[in-house]
Amino acid sequence: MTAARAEGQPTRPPLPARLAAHPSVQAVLARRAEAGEADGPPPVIDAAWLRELCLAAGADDAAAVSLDHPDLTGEREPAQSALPGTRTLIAMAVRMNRDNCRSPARSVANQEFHQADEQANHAARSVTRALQDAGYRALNPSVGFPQEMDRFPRERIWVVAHKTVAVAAGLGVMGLHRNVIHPKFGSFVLLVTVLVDAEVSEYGQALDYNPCIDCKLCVAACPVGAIAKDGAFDALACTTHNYREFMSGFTDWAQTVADSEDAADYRSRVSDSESASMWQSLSSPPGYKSGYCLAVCPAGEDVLGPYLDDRKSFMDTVLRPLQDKKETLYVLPGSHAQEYARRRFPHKPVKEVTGGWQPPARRSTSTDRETRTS
Ligand code: B12
Ligand code: SF4
Repeated sequence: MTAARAEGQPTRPPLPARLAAHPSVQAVLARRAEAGEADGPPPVIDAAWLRELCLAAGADDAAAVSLDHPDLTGEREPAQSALPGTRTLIAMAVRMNRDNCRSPARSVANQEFHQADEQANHAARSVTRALQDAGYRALNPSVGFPQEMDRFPRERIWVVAHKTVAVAAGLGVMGLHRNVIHPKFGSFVLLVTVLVDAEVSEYGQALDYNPCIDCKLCVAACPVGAIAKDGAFDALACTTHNYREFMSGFTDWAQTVADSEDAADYRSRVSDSESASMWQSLSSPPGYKSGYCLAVCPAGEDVLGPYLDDRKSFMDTVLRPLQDKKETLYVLPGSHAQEYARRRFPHKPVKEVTGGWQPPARRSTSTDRETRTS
């Protein structure tokens, strides 16, 4: 690695005799003397070396950004709390296979999301290991889950907002659907961030245009109307449907189990397919119900061609199959999502759920139940 050593870096104070005589200490000092190293790693990481490291680890693009960047004020406290002394955030993007994401077969799309998730976690962990071996403190929060569930649902549960970091580092810009669109790979990227306690010789620059072409296909694809034409995003509508088998939807399902009088009552509330799907999400990585906004997005230089060639064919082969799919949509009672889903997608059954956000109404006591059944 090439990196400039700061002039006048303080030298280590002398070690107590007992510590200096320890075999491990002597081995470390001998190794450093042999390599001609001073105390600690170079204070500035070489940007070209770092980028090569990220690409070799499995990332498809990477750039660093200072934690002092003005757009990262909201990331400072969480980053310092996860890794005290963090100076730089390293943003990485991992590509996804487009037609897998677009498939109406949920198992295919979910497999793609989870494989890319794993690849990104592996890449970030490898980079963290290499930085550690070069003498830095570094840390890689997860791409998706696990997150900090002791904070759920009152505070933010993610350690780093990968989108915010990626945008500040110049890997892309958020599109109308609020996913980061990479200028080349489009929306088909997952993001991950490595925290490190050193500066980097060169930081990424934000893109000077937005790759989103404002086609609004994401608006048309979302089955619960979570994305408005003006870019407003209804995160609760998205979470209630798309994350039906994640933390809040799971809580709602568990409440249903608890509230059921017996097996027959449970099966009148939850279909066999829903029970099997919940089992699948509990036994393998949890399944997203949608993600259609990302799937239909034609933005990005590598993605745009077929849309430009024949927009009708793009709509018929990419958007329509997702719109036509018969699938249950999960909505909060009285929500805009409920009204939207019923109006726009009458062929998709709409199911009211509490979403697990609110505690259920107080359970009936045993005396209440006896009175009801007698
Ligand atoms: C929270 C979260 C969600 C939430 C909220 C989405 C959102 N727009 O923030 C929900 C559950 C809805 C969600 C869904 C999806 N997500 Co998500 N999600 C995250 C997470 C953990 C943090 C997002 C974040 O930084 N938010 C803060 C700011 C930057 O986002 P924002 O859009 O400006 O702010 C809005 C929301 O955050 C919301 N909000 C604020 N606080 C809270 C709290 C809760 C509990 C909720 C639900 C929402 C919410 O209100 C804000 C205003 O609209 C990241 C992983 C990570 N650690 O970064 C992945 C991430 C953003 N998700 C990702 C993906 C792929 C998806 C899905 C496609 C999953 C799927 N397969 O279906 C969908 C797409 C939905 C969409 N159009 O955004 C990718 C995006 C990749 C990219 N190219 O940008 C990320 C970066 C994961 C990753 N490591 O790659 N996600
Ligand atoms: S689908 Fe169209 S409007 Fe939506 S984010 Fe992609 S380019 Fe922008």
